[in-house]
Amino acid sequence: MQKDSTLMASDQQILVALGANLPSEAGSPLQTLRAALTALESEGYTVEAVSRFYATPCFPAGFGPDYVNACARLSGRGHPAEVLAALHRVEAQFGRERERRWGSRTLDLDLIAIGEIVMPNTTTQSEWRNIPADKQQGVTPTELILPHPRLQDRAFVLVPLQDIAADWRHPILAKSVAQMCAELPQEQRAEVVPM
Ligand code: PH2
Ligand code: MG
Ligand code: MG
Repeated sequence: MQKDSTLMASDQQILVALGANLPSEAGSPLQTLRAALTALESEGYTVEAVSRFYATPCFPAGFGPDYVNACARLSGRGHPAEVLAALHRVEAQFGRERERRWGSRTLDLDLIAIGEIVMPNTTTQSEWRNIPADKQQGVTPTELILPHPRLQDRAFVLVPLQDIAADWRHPILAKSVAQMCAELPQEQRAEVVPM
């Protein structure tokens, strides 16, 4: 059955990647990520599971201080656009300024997936997913793309995600998180170190 993003099911599984590499008013990046999870509960979402917290080298290398990364599985209602808006409100609460692409940040909350929802459609998601590495920095989607188009490339997302959603399956690639993680180069996985 095709999952319709307008269904607004209350049991939808929302996968979120958290990252920070600058201190915020809440404290260190680790303290900020913990505070952000509490803030997401205040937004009305239930935090069902949280990964370990990991120290990760900045991508691209040399672009800034090391990150703290984690992933969380939330449940809650709302259209994907409402979920994204809630993530942006929490980022703003912790001083995130939306300026430079891939610049350092006090808090980054990326919507990785909501269940099996594909947005806006399979063709467009695949186009964004297949952008060559050397072009990725120059382009930013203006609409919400689900699943997150870079999810399958990033050890700092897949390693934490494996803690909490190893069996979640990419609706287009038809691969589980565990499979996508295993396909990453070992040296990239090894850089994602539990704190
Ligand atoms: N996020 C970025 C850019 N680079 N590097 C790491 N290690 N972790 C991140 O979360 C991260 C990054 C843009 O959102
Ligand atoms: Mg982001
Ligand atoms: Mg990000």
